[in-house]
Parts: sequence; structure tokens; C-alpha cells
Amino acid sequence: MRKFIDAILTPAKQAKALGANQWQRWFLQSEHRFTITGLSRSGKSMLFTSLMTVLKYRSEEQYQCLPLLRFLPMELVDKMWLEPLGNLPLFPVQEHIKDLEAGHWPPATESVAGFKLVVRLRQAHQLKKYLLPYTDVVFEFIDYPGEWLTDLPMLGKSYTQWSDSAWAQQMNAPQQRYAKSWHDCVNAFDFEQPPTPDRIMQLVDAYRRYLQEAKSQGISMLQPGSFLIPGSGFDFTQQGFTPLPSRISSDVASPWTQCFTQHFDAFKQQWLTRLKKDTFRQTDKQIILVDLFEGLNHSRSHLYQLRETLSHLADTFVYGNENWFKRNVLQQQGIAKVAFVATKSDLVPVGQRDALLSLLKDVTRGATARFKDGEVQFEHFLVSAIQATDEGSHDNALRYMNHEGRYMEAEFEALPPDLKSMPAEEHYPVLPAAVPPDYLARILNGKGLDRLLQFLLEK
Ligand SMILES: Nc1nc2c(ncn2[C@@H]2O[C@H](COP(=O)(O)OP(=O)(O)OP(=O)(O)O)[C@@H](O)[C@H]2O)c(=O)[nH]1
Ligand SMILES: [Mg+2]
Repeated sequence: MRKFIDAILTPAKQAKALGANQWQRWFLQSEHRFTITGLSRSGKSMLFTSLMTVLKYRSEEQYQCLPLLRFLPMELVDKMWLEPLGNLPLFPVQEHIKDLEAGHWPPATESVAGFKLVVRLRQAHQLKKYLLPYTDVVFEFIDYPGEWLTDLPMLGKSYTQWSDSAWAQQMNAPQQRYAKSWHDCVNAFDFEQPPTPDRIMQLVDAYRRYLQEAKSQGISMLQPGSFLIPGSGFDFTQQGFTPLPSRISSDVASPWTQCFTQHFDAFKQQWLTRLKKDTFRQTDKQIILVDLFEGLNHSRSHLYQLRETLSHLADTFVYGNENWFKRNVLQQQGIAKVAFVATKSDLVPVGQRDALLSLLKDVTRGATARFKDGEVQFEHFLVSAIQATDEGSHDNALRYMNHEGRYMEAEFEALPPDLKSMPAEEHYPVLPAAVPPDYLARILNGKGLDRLLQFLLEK
């Protein structure tokens, strides 16, 4: 693997050493920024791993998967290479491939990483002369922990607004099922005592335990998600806060409301503002990955809260940046593109893919309703970063390797095509597919990324 990454990076180093004419490059270069967004466990890192692997084979071994052949024809491309992205650590593709090699899925991401793909087009190609004004086309990709994403909508709220909405959410299913000890802790808490570091930590600890439990039970609305992983650098032991019942949060004279308001504002200023600027820079194409399996695995109310979470996020990405969108994106291409993508589609048999797509449309309904002005074009499709399963003996069956390394066949019931047709008491267990030993062939030959590559490469 070291050889692989060196081989990709060496041409970049050489190009720099040659002292390429900066002025010329500035005019000839077109940057394309893609944000691949997704909640925790939605499949971002695995998708990046596959994308980089597919691109590596394209650039080094001249091995082409179909959409690359169609949208980036070999004779149009002089060369392509991967570069680090600004000061960000390089996406750890080697470690992830090592994990797959050892039969493990890559671990959950705890800090940001990125890479840049530069495609240099051939000057002489007909298509290039007539259609493409640029010589170097740059694609930027950033990976980050999903927990950070969920926090962005907090930027637009005051402490009291956030606290009230978080509290209301915890009172409803499915969150309520996991919030009992946290609520017991608050009910027994004496808010007449002034906030001291010890008392604050007592609340923050109980609240974090709730967030952790809810996360392990498939809840996506977890704020602040940044309190769950170390990477943010925001010190919640010093400036922690939690939501409070509205009898406290609405009392602006309460020392607790004042203290948490102060800490909440520090969280926004010291962490979220920077995070949004550095990691979630606005992009010309936005890809929102959605894992439907976690919700299906738990309950219908899990899918309802996923829908709610996604519609909160759509606000942050599109409407929160309306001016930026108008200035930069709409002027250039007339329309901004957003794709809602259901990941891990290899976990359902072909006969259930239509139902999965239809469920995706229903779960993202709240988010797409916000794009109705026509300036944002959106589409829905399915991907799989790796084809981990095989066809079964009929259309509603799949074969896969389980965690004991045994090759199994699973039968599927019909998936609900929308939320209302999912019975409240039922759930659909997710297929426990392990990493197959021939993972590399299954990344390169699977058709799971075709649609995504098409979305990325189309003008
Ligand atoms: N079968 C199958 N499983 C997948 C695929 N992509 C992801 N998974 C599974 O989903 C899990 C989560 O995927 P990740 O790529 O780590 O998710 P993430 O969005 O990076 O998650 P965070 O880093 O926590 O934000 C993996 O550990 C796999 O078990 C896929 O294409 N096929
Ligand atoms: Mg990840």
C-alpha cells in the first residue's frame, strides 16, 4: 500500500518541483468542490476508500470502471493524480485498505481528512477544444466524523431555542426510550444551587451517557455530537452545557440558563463557526448519504426521526447559505445540484431496490420540500461502496459471508416503500455481512459507484 500511495503522490511532487507557471495555472484551473455529507455511520469513509481505490486503478493501472470510461474517456485525460488537500491530513486510505484486508470495516472517523483529485486534460483533444475551458480540473473531497454534521444547525439558534427543541425531541419516541436516566437525573437535580464545575459536570456526564446510549440504538439526532468524540478540541469539561427543562431555560434570571448560554455561545464561536468555514465550505455539488438500514433495523419511529434530522440539515446547507449559493453557484451553472443517496444498497436483493429508492424519497421528503423553488435540482439514487453480497437463488434472496466466515443465503420480506406502510411494531433486521476476502475485486468490479461517478462528472 505504501507503494500505491507514493505512486499516486509522486507525480504531484514532480509537478511542483518543475515550478509550473502559477499565472497560467490560475486561468486554466477549475475547482470543483464536492461535499459528501452524511450522518454518523452513513458510509462516508467506506465510499471515500472505494472512490480512491477506483481512481488509483484508473491512474496507475489504466483499469477503468464503466462510468469513468463514459464520462472521463481515457483519450481525453493526459493524466490524473491525487494530492493532499490544503493542510488537512491525507485521507487514510492505506489504513482502511489494511483493515479490509484483515476482514474489518474501517473504524468510525474521529477527525477530519481530505484529498484532492487533479485531472489534467489533453490540450489537443477535440472535445476539450470545443467544450471544456479548463486544463486542470480539480475535485476536492473531505471526510469527517458524522457527529460533527449534526451540530451545524445549532449555529442558527440561541441557547434557549436549542434547549427547548432538544428537550421536546427527547420527550418523543424513539428518543424517549433512551432518555429515562437522564431525565431522572434532571428531575432530582437542585437548580437552586449555583452552577459550579462539579455540578455542571454531573449534568454533562448524565447527558453524554444519554447521547451515547441513543447513538448505539440508532438515533441520529444527537446534539452536540461533538461531545461524543475527542476530535473537536472544544473542552466540554470546562464549558459544557446540556438542554434544560423549559421552566429553567425560559427563566433568563436563572444562573444555570445564564451559564449554559455563555458556554453554548463559546461552543458556537470557538468550534462550530470554524468547523463550518473549514470543513463544510459550500460546494457546487452536494451529496447527502443516507443509511436507511439502521432505522429499518430498529423501528418506524427511528425513520421518522431520521427524516426530521435530514430536514434540519437541508436548512443548514442550502437556505443557510442562500446568498453564497446565488453568487457562486447559480450564476455559474444556473442551478445547484443535490443528490440524496441511499448507501449499502448491496444489503438488499435486486428485487427490493425499487422499494429502497422509494423509501429514500420518503425519508428525505422534508429536506427536498425546501428545494421547491426550482433553483436547486435534486435527485435520488442508490450506491454501494463495495458489492459485499452475491445474488441469491431468486430475486428476493442474497448470499453473503457472516461474521463467522460462513457463506449464507438470506430471504427477504418486502421492504416498506414509505414510512406509513411500515408497521409500527415491526423491524427489518440488517444483513450482518462481513468484509469478503475478495474485497478489492468487489470494489473495482461492483457497479455500486456508477451512478455516483456519473453525478460527479456530469457537467
Ligand atoms: N455492505 C456494505 N456495508 C457498508 C458499505 N459502506 C459502509 N458499510 C457499513 O457501514 C459502516 C459504516 O460505514 P463508514 O463508511 O465507516 O461510515 P461513516 O459515514 O464514515 O461513519 P462515521 O465515520 O462514524 O461518520 C461500515 O462499517 C460497514 O459496516 C457498503 O457499500 N456495503
Ligand atoms: Mg467515517
